[in-house]
Amino acid sequence: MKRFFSPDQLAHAPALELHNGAFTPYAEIPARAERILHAIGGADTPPDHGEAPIHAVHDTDYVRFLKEAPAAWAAAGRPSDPIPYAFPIVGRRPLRLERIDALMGRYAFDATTPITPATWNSAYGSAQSALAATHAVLAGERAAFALCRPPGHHAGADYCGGYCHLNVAAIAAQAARDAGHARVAILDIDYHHGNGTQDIFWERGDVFYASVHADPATDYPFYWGHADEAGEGDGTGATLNLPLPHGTTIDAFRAAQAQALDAITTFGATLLVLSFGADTWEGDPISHFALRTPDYATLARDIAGLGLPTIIVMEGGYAVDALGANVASLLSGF
Ligand code: Q9C
Ligand code: ZN
Repeated sequence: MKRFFSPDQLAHAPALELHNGAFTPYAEIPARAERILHAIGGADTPPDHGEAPIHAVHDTDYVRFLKEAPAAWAAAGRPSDPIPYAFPIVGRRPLRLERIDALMGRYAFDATTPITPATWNSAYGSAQSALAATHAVLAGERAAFALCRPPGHHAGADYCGGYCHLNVAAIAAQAARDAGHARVAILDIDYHHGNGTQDIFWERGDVFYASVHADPATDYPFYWGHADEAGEGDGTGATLNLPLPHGTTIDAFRAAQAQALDAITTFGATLLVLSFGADTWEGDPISHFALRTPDYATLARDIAGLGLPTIIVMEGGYAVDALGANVASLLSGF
């Protein structure tokens, strides 16, 4: 299987995150990508498809913010990585926001996602890896793997969060749409609900979003991913949320995934984007499911059974010592 990763993706390395009320070492570290690369025998550097496919998903002012925020933060004299602390929950009126502190909260939904001077280049590389995998599949590959890091599924059209800045799954899905696939599906099997992906396609009937994830009643991102969220407008019925409880093992996860696969078949997708997180693994430090390494091959075989050309993008997974084996297991199932 073709695999893509840009060395630029290693530079993004925030020191700390706000976790359960305290600053702790950032969990989404460059070593995650290094371990995966080692386990899968390396990857090709993606060609540059430019910014247009990123702008097809993300707002122009948000992209400008990602590029400019670190310098503005430094200019304000802040020694730390840029982290927001004030959020416009009363509404996003078109105010002219000037203070970097105001902008940080406007373009983020949480305080766990620093934007360092290296972040834009890494997020850009992550998007290019997703686009390279997309083009490989569009050219006839059965499946291709994008080692995306930073990940993407918590990022919306105009916000970051959950370690995510550019929504790589959405960028891949949109690129496939623009290349002529009329109906595209995204299956998200990261431990966390992919709120950004859901938001981006919420009112669209051409991209189906199905997610199997930890119940947001107990888990981040809390405000999205409940079972009654099914899309609106043209997108009514094109979102499927399957929340599961703490302790979930392969049998229940596989059954939920089968429900998602059935819905994708009924939808009539001709191409699949798989948002894959290995944070469902039993030893993940921030998650509470209990999948084992061989289970990922089982899930992948079920997904491959759809018979759809498939772009696999990496999302979460924080048990660094097990990450390589878990990704290798998933890829082996294809
Ligand atoms: N105390 C992904 O897996 N922190 N992002 C939650 C809970 C954010 C995970 C804190 C977790 C984001 C791509
Ligand atoms: Zn996750």
